[in-house]
Amino acid sequence: MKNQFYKNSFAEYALLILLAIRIFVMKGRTKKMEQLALFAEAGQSKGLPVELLDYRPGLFSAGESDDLLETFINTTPWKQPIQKLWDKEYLTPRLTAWFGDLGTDYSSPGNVADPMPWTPELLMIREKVEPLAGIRFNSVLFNYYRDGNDSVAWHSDRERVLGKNPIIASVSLGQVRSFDIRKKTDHKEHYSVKLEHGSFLLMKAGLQENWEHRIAKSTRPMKARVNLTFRVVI
Ligand SMILES: O=C(O)CCC(=O)C(=O)O
Repeated sequence: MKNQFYKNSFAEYALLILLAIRIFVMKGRTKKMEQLALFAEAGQSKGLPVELLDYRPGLFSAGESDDLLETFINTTPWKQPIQKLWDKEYLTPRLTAWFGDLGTDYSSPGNVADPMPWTPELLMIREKVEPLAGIRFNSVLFNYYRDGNDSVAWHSDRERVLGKNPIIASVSLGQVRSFDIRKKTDHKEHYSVKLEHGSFLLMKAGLQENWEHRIAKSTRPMKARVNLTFRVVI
């Protein structure tokens, strides 16, 4: 009887230890995945901070979005700037282009660009996003992610030319990719929005100051995606 009692408690004890080891290993795996694309594979985060982000799918119909994506991919004079990090030069892992009013020269590390003139498609999109943002934009940055290897690393858009607390309106075309944000002072606070074909995302004032964002690389097969971010250069 006594032996049976010891046998039972030993089995329970061993089970508990095994469970603790399993939780520990799972936590480690999750951390590793986070470095690549934890959020990219995840679904829409619950409770997105509405004071920072306004996400609206379907700003453009599927047909309109297909046409715009094809036009932009085929007619934009894409560039792949060289960036410098810790004295090493490397190719930006995506293609870019810059359009806007005369004089809205946009400088970012490793990239000084004169704006190309507005096209009819861009003027049409601007007309649609300005009422949602409540401001007038004078420029737009294009990012072209050719596949899952293309990405933009954690950053915030805090260039001096954008002024303090910029409001940025983003339109996404093509492959759904996850837009991740994390609080600068506490990386454990993070959210993810899946940016769908033809969707609109408003990055409100305050986001750039306190939060970083990224489009992570993905190991899943990914098609092309073009993102437009409308900005005010001052
Ligand atoms: O591609 C996107 O959705 C994000 C682009 C981005 O991070 C930026 O323009 O600052």
